Amino acid sequence: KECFAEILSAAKENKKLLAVLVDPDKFDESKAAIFLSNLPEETTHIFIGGSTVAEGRTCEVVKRLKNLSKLPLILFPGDHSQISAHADSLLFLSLISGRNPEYLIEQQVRSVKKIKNTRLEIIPTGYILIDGGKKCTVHKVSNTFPLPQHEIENIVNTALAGQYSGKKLIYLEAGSGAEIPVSEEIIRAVKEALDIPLIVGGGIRSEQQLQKTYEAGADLVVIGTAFENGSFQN
Ligand code: 1GP
Repeated sequence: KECFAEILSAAKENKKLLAVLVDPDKFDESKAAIFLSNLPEETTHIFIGGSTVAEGRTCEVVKRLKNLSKLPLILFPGDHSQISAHADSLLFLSLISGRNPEYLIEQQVRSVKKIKNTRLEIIPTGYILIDGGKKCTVHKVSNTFPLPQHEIENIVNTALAGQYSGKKLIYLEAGSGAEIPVSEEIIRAVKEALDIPLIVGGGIRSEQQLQKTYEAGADLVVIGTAFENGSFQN
């Protein structure tokens, strides 16, 4: 599957995309079919990943989901161990809001062995962590600080630096379970500056929030927690 080309053309046509995020560590495979049937019809992608996942677990979940769903499966790995050749695509993430070389280049170098002889589509992605109001796992695991929401110019410049360095997507992340999702003001400013598609996630729990995120300029929205525990408000 050519996920990037699809995301790009959807963004150009202003067709909004919705990804459900599956965390392999929390995923109950015996309930996979029910989980998939409960997803909103508008769901266009499945993202798979977590901050810390047991070795081999991602691959099992990818295979299971592949059997049950036709949606494109995109890896969203917390580290190099979460790469499975059975997925369609890989968000090749650099944590560009942070200054920790481990997540800017080290994990990427270590992942090459797992990637190079596969048919995984590699999508260079600039990953920007934004303060979501509580200490999130990405912050803890990556040992980097999220960008404060009021630093709009810095956030826009970080996203543009990502684009200029060749990232094909920018992902604004408030952290899984964020109390405060990325503000509409930030999304609007980043979208206006960027020429590449914009992904937004973290703390989106209702249809109303989802629509606001789209209206502000997100091309693809990621929802994990609210779908995982069935608490999404329609
Ligand atoms: C986390 O952006 C995603 O990486 C989704 O966050 O679990 O809060 O929906 P939630």
